[in-house]
Amino acid sequence: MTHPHPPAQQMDLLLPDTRPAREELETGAVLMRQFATPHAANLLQALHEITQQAPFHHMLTPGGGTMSAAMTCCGTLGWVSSPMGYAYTALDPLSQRPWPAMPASLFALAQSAALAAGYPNFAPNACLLNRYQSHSHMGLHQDRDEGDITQPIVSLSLGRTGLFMWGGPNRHGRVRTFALEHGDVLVWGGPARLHYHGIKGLAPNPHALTGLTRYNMTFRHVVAPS
Ligand code: MD6
Ligand code: FE
Repeated sequence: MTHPHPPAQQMDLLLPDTRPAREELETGAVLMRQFATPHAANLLQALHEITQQAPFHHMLTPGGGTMSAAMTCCGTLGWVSSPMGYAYTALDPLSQRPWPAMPASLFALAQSAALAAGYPNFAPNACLLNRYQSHSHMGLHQDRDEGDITQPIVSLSLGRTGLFMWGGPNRHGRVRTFALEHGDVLVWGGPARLHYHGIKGLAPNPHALTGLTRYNMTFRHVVAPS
């Protein structure tokens, strides 16, 4: 059987990007495609500087495994997974030093994305950085360790395309999958704030700036643990 379409990599070259610039996945969740693309080089430079101080590593999970995506953080608080559970901490457990500061450029971009998605006054104090390579994935989960679910999360993707799973309020509900491409920003809060989501895997083709690697940064407002 002949295949009616050219391979994906060729399609990128032949077809214009026909994805809508803004898509409301459901109430409270807005995908703003290419929102960060003009800033990509600066964002990758900021990411590089952060990870010089706090290198990506595979955190351990409470279940006795290791995270398939490598992680690190910046900001006042960082999210950590360990055999003891999940927590936000002021110190990087690897170095016992504070997490690298959140660069002002990242703060401003996250704030402007939140505003554009309908969330004024977003003031992130924590950013989780994920790095995916060819076999990385992230299982369906909720983000519920922030201590304040009135604030949205702003998620920014760079490099190779991720296949994002978007579910609902229950683990076993319907799941939609769509591409998160380089420069895409996903903002969600409100009634969608605790929805299940994950990364099924990565699209096959490399990205010009990052090769076979995908990066994701999620900006949060976390209430300090007491
Ligand atoms: C990722 N993102 O895109 C994983 N969480 O690599 C998340 O887990 C996520 O995109 C909360 C809010 C937005 C997200
Ligand atoms: Fe998440």
